[in-house]
Amino acid sequence: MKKTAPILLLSALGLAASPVSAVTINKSLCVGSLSKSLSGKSVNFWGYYECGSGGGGGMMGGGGMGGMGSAIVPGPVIEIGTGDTLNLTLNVNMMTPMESSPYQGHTVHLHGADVQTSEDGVPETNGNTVMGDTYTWSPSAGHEGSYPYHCHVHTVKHLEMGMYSAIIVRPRDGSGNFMNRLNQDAATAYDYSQVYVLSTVDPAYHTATGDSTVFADYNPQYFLLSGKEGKTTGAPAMTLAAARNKKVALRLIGMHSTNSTFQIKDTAGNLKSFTVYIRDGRALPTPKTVTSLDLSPGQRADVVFTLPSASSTWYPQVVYKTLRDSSPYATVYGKITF
Ligand SMILES: [Cu+2]
Repeated sequence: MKKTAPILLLSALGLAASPVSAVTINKSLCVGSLSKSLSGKSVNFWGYYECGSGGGGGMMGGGGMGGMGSAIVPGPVIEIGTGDTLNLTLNVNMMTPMESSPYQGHTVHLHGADVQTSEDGVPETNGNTVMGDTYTWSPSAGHEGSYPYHCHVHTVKHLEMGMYSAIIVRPRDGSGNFMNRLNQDAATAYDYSQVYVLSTVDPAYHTATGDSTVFADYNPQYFLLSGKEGKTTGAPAMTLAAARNKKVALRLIGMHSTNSTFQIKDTAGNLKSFTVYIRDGRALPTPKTVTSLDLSPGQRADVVFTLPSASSTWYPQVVYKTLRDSSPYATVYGKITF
C-alpha cells in the first residue's frame, strides 16, 4: 500500500526547497537456507529473501508463516527515497533456519541509518526482539547513499552466513520520481548504476555454532562480489554493457570481514580514475577523484566515472587483503564493455 504526502525536501546545500512526494514502502523479508558452489565446494548459507517471492508462492505481509521463496546472497537490494518511510518486516517462524539458544532468531540491523534504538535490530538494546519485528526508517535529505543491512543476532556467525544486503537511498525529483543521481547535486548524475557488495567466506564459520573458538580466528577462503567469485577478467562477478561517453555509478558496500582496495583498470592494466561523492551515506564536502580506494568492513562509497569515447573494456576490481598486514588474499573482477 502506498500513501503520498507532500513534504518539503531541502537540498543538500540548503539553497533550494522543492516539494516532492514521499511514499511509504512496505517490505517483508524471510530467511531461508541455500548452498553455493564456491571453487568447486558446496557452502551452506542463510539468506534473506522477499517473503512470497520465488517458486513457492507463499504469503505476503507481516506475521504468519511468511513465504516459501528462494533465499539469496546478498539479499534483496532495497531502494528508497529521502523522506520516504520504509517499513521493513522480518518474518521468523518454525521453518526459519537458526541457531539454538541463546543465539536463536534473527533481526535486521540498518547499518549507518539514523533510527531509534528500538528500530536498529540489536538484540541487546532493542528488547531482545529476535523472532520477527518491523523496522522503520525515514532517511532525511542529505542522507542519500548506500547502506548495508544485516542480521545482528550472533553477528559473527549470521552475517558470515549471508544475512546481508544493501539499502540505496536515492533523491526524488519534484514529481516524486527517482533521479539518476547519487544525490541532489547535478554533478552526481549517472547513466548506469550497479551495486557491488563486497563479502568474504570462512567455511569454518559456516559449520560452527554457539561460542565456538573458531570465531576468534578469521580465515577466509572465498572472496565474493555481489555473491559471485569472479576470479578472472574472463569470468567476472559483475558485467555491464554500456555506451561510450556515458557515466557509470558504482555503489561499493563493505560486508566483508577483511581489508580491501577498489580500483578500475583498462585492458592494458592502467589505472582509471573515479570520483567519490558519498562515503558512508554522507556527501563528501569536496568530491575526491582517485585511482584507488580502501574499504574496511561496514564502509561504503558511492562513486561515478565517465567512460571514454573510444570503445574498450574496463575492469573494476577488488583486492581483498588481510586485516593484520594488508597482504593480498585474492582479486575479484567486474567488467564494463563499451
Ligand atoms: Cu540471523
